[in-house]
Amino acid sequence: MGVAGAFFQAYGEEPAGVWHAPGRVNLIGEHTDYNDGFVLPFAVPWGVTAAVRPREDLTVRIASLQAPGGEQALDDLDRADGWARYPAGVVQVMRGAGLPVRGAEIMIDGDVPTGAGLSSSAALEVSVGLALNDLYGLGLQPMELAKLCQKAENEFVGMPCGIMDQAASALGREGHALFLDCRSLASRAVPFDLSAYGLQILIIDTGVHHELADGQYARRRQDCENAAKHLGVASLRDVTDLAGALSRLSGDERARTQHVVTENHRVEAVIGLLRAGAVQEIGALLNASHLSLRDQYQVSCPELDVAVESAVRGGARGARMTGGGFGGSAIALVADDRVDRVRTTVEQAYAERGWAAPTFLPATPAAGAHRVR
Ligand code: GAF
Repeated sequence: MGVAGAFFQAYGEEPAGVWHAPGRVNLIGEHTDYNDGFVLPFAVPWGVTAAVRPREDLTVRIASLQAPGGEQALDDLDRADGWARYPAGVVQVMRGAGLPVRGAEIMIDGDVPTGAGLSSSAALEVSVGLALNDLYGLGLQPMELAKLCQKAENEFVGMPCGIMDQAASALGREGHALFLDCRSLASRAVPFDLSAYGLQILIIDTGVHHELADGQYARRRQDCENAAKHLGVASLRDVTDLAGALSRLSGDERARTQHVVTENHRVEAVIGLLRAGAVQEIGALLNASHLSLRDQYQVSCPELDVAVESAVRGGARGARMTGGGFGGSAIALVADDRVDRVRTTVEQAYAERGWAAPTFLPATPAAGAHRVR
């Protein structure tokens, strides 16, 4: 059943409209967003579709095709449970900002592979946020919507994420990656059509999610803030003399700083190569990004490392973990005629270790959030 049909069955009326928001892959620029740095994600063909109808009162009713029988009727948004905290948070934050958002009936349908690290939560927030924006005539621009959704995740869900995932979902464009300066929030759509070069980005979903992920994310943020304080700069984005900065730091703060500063340089280098039409050349930068995330930022895990190492051994031009880390997905830049060999090599490497086979998905840059009907 489609999401509109499920809406009718649950609420006995037609939805006022249907909205879609995608998940994302981050091409490069990892753990830089909350350091005021640069990111280069793109929206993926999977996401969340929300059928929504406004209500006169303040109640939010919310259900999902992926959680049968789990409808939540919320007079008090604080009582939202599990996945419903993401959309409930968006409503709460909008109201808190003084926006005239009343109640709603919401039916969710999502097809982002769960636990793959492809930002199903941002897709959920942005799809519902965009629906409310349209239905209540809020007049929010895509970046304003992304910021409200990030705030919902920070303050209501309690995940101290940066702006990247929500921005990629709200502003993505088919055939393009999104270059975002996370300080000024200036963004630019960068043409990223790999098919013209006989290349593709292959997602390797490791299927694992290590439990320590959430606490570790907050710790990395804290390391970066501490390092910036020691260096007397507003954020690690402001480090211009890397060698000088490293000589004044030690331990984790030193390692995190090295990653963030060099990762920002790598994003700029990738942008330069894409502009010059040298897509084939970005592979080395993807590899360097992974090593830095593994060794300096320490957010990788054996499953991601083996996926990256074996993809490159199988002929990928470059590969790296994507997203927050500790599981989820890696991406590999692969020539079309090498895809089978890369897959087999990764599968073999997993089988040798007794791990369940990963899932492979080709990722083409898709459109950002929009109204479907
Ligand atoms: C997660 C966060 F939600 C993003 O904001 C970003 O920090 C990313 O990890 C790491 O680059 O997806």
